[in-house]
Amino acid sequence: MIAEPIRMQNNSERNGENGNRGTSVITRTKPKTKKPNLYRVLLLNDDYTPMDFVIHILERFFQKDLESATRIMLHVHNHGVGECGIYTYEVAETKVSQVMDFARQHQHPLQCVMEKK
Ligand code: TYC
Repeated sequence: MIAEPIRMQNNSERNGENGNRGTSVITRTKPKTKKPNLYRVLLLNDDYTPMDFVIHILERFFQKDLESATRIMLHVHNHGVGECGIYTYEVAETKVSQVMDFARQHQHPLQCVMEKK
């Protein structure tokens, strides 16, 4: 929590009893929490990327074990799209770049995208 000065005016200040031009500083005591915007990272199906390559992507960039990676890969294969994980904007953006770069290096047409939750 960062102490945040807030300008307030009170009676004694309005009456000119303070030597600080009618303002004083109080400190916020309630922690101000903000939920981050979250983004789903999705893999898209295609007819050419090998299944083993997609499983490897899910293990390497999304920390999935072999069983989860296989389940997600088969979901994408059967339904056209599937979720790899949910992240804040910058993390999601990095994951998408890592997957797209890795797929391109191996000349696979695999597509990875992010969408706001
Ligand atoms: N459909 C691909 C195949 O039959 C496998 C695949 C799965 C490709 C998931 C992309 O995101 C994907 N080899």
